[in-house]
Amino acid sequence: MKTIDFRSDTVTKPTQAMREQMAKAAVGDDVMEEDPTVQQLEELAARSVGKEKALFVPSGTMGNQIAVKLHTNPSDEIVLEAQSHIFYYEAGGVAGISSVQARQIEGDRGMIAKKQFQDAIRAEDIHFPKTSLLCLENTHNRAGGRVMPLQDMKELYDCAKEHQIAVHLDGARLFNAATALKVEAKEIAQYTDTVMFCLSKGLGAPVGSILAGDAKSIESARKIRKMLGGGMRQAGIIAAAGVEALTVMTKRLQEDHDHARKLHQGIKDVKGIRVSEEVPQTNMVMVDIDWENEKFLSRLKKIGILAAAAGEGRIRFVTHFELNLKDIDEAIARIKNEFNNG
Ligand code: TLP
Repeated sequence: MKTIDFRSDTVTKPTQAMREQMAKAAVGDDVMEEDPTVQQLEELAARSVGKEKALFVPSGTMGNQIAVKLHTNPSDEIVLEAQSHIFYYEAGGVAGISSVQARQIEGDRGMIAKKQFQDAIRAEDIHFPKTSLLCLENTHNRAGGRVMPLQDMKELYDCAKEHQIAVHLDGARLFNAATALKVEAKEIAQYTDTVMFCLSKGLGAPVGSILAGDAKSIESARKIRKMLGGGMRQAGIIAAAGVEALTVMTKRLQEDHDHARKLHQGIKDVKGIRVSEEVPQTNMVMVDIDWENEKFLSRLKKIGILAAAAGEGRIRFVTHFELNLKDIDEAIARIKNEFNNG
């Protein structure tokens, strides 16, 4: 029985084409800025999001944390959505690394409204911290891969600029957002000062993310990356997979989105499972369940399906390029058989 792994789009292995590019990559010492493949990836990445410069970083978390440090001073306040990855899943990094405090906004299924942001901006007052950064997330992970529309991003960005507040986008799945919105990634990134996106999520690279912004920001980011121990040497070996991810894998994401819709539709009437009312916009399906997470996940495991908890009573299924239509049909059939007849 084939294991059908929906735990994350991070579980994929590098494609054959990636492995071939990795094997023949030209490399050098990237701390000395002498790795041609890293430079190729950074130039390509900067162009794809319409920014002056880009920096190759080991992980999405490091890219986000560098951005927070870059845009803030200790004791500043940053504004972010209460379920955002930077707040929820980065081990308290904003406090530990940047010594800032996080002002959380309860969004509507992950989305912050302009009015909410405006109300959170601190006035000039001796008692108050300075609001220096707004962090957005598109697609929004804990909201089930929801996409923030361009108009909302523009309104938030314009408002931030009026108050001299920087905007960082956690675009771990930026290309999924671009695919869903049917726009180029740079049309989303235009409403940001810095943007992070991951090569190792739906794009299939084994390691790595990108932080992009203007030349001055990326120069500072390079130093912060070094401070955090993220300066890498012959990193062209992994950057080569990133080039393949960016040039080839960004083009096929609609298929994952179609698969998520198919799964959502297929399991919506299964006993004890409630799928989200909203049809998935990208590559995630969130379901609320009548069992304890562990019990549900181990029953899934027994039928060769892996998924992950996304809160108590809530399970996340993520589609990716290693799952084809046949796998989705097979997963639906196994789940129906197990829970409707069990
Ligand atoms: N998300 C992972 C887990 O950490 C939850 C996943 O499986 O979805 N921003 C967003 C929106 C993310 O979803 C993730 C990874 C990151 C940042 C961090 O990226 P990495 O794992 O490369 O540090």
